[in-house]
Amino acid sequence: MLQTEKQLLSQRGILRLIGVYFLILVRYCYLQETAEKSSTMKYKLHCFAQSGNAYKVALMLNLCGADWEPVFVDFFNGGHLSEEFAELNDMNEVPVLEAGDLVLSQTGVILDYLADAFEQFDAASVPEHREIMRWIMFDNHKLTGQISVLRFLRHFKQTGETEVTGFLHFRTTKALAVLDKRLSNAPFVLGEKVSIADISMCGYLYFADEAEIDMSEFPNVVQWLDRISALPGWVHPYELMPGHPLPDKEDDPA
Ligand SMILES: N[C@@H](CCC(=O)N[C@@H](CS)C(=O)NCC(=O)O)C(=O)O
Repeated sequence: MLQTEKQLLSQRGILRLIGVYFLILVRYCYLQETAEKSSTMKYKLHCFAQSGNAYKVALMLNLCGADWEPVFVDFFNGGHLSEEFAELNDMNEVPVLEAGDLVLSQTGVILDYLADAFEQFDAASVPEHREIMRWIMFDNHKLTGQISVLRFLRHFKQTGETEVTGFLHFRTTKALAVLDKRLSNAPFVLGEKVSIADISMCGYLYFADEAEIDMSEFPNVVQWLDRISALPGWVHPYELMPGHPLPDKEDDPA
């Protein structure tokens, strides 16, 4: 190789290195700015006490020591179906998080945003982030997606046992068995550290009795829930968000 070619190659290497350092610096400054904003920002969470989905976000905010206030959604009287609520979330689902001008819905997205903003319960690498997302999607689809409807039918609608409740019970216990196995040799879903995957998956499990799920069949999950509830800032959903208890049917004007 000619001397000039060698010089060119090493110059390119140096330029590439400078480029990488520059990108790291930009990313660092961005995270610093986000973190500063997040610690001074006042968050608004549209929620109600019975929502395990809203609880995921409320718990995350509390565990991060965020300055936040709940905004009550009168879900059982159709509050989430109002035009005003649809302006915030065209999917008509609770929760919604207002972070300054930013309006976010879908708990997986909100948790990911908050983990980034507070640099807490976050992934330490891209593969770890993928693993977190894998469990959050499993939660939304297989665990929360089943147990929330099961609890709604059994506890709130009081439908009695039907083919639907039987099916949802079976699906919920299958998902819990997956989680129990995962927790059989690690304290948290990712291993040693708590992450937003844990915060997502525990959302409905502090109400498991209302879904009439026998948690003694899942001892690793029970111990994991105890570990989460021992974290500083943990509060039971019924104390953390407004709307509990529900008014008695006779007192209910509707
Ligand atoms: N995948 C959504 C689920 C949210 C959800 O289903 N929320 C319930 C309240 S806990 C809801 O608003 N349901 C209204 C409906 O299904 O029409 C999330 O993670 O935010």
